Amino acid sequence: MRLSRYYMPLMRETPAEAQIVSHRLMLRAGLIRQMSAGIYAWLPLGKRVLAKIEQIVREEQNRAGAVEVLMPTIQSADLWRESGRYDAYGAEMLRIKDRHDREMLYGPTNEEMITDIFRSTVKSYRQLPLNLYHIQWKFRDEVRPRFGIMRGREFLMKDAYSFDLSAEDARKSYRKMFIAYLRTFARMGLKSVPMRADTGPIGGDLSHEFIILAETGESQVFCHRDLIEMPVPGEDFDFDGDTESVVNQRTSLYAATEEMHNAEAFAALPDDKQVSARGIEVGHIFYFGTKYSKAMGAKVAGPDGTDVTVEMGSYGVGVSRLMGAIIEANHDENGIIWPDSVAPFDVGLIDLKPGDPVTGELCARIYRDLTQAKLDVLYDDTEERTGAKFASMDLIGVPWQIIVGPKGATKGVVEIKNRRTGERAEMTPEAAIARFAAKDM
Ligand code: P5A
Repeated sequence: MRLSRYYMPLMRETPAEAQIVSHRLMLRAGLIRQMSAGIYAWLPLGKRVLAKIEQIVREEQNRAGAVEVLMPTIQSADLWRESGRYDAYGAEMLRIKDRHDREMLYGPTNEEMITDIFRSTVKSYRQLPLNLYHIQWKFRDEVRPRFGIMRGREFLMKDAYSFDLSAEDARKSYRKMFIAYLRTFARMGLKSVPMRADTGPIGGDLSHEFIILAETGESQVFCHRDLIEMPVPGEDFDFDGDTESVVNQRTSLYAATEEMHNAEAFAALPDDKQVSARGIEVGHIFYFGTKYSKAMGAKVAGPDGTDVTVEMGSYGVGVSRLMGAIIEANHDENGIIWPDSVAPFDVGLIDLKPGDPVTGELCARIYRDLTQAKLDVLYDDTEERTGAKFASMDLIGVPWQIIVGPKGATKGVVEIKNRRTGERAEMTPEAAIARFAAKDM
């Protein structure tokens, strides 16, 4: 992408309304724009990162055996009356009437809708286990939307729903998602800690929140120090094999959100293992048994022919919130430092003397070769001052920069810079191209 033809509205000033660093940087780097309280437009850079986050979530859901669907944002109130949540959900639900005066709502979650789909299409235990997920916008009329997309009113969620014949099978489905979440967040460069959590309006008695430790987090959390650096299962993990040991290794150590905190049990940990910190909730999983299936009549014929009410769980990832969490964990005084896996572009290519035929020709060649090697390159071919170009590229946090100046270009060298470490190295354009094309960075 040539910057001169791109749309990347940066802000030079620090926006006064933003209280935390990720919100400030998202506004300054032109990722989002507020449209109403808690409602944001996603600008091109933000849209690119959102798509990368979404794709990682999708790949890990698929790997764990979940199947993607897409349900609508607008739902009928009748479904929610069946589960009894239409009244229980309260003011957080955005209620709408259509032209026929029928009561509708903008979905805050989809337990009812997926149970309706399930009951009308799945009839036999042979079709189980089943886990269906979608990545869709939700609306919750939060009392205090704040911190930008971190607590929005409209936000993007991945929500998965598992259906099983027995409580034992349902716990296995729960463990698969538990492990998929560990992998998902690790691929974004985040250290997540699963913690025992309260179930709130979703219900059930078994629940974990996945927490990223950060000073600006909204939740107070408590955990055993060993959980923070615990290694995460690799790509080759067998989701149909032993899930118990991975999960037990974690759940046997103390970790709880404030609502579930047991001060006595925590105090019994060795002093140097006690972590009391702030955290960002990026995922939340629930096992609630037959809460919805019973109320809505979701049954299958069991092996002996008699009807069995299915056991269910639901599993949420805050896809849009993750962008804020990633920035909280990856920035410096100059701006964002994207982990490679979610960066909007792989490489920023800076022409320090646009209009100069030597730098121009060199940049065009690098741009062409890297693009051909399937790298996303943001090519700054604008007439901006050198200082402003560097500041912008640092602010938007592209992991690598290739800097092409007139002196170097005549000598036949370019400079590459690592945004995270600040390290710079001079090399021939061929060497730079070969290195990035081989993804050997
Ligand atoms: C699980 C999936 C549920 O809604 N039903 C379907 C269950 N869980 S939850 O904890 O309420 O939400 C799941 C995740 O969504 C993110 N999230 C938010 N992100 C941004 N702004 C909000 N207002 C917001 N509310 C929830 C969180 O990451 C949460 O873990």
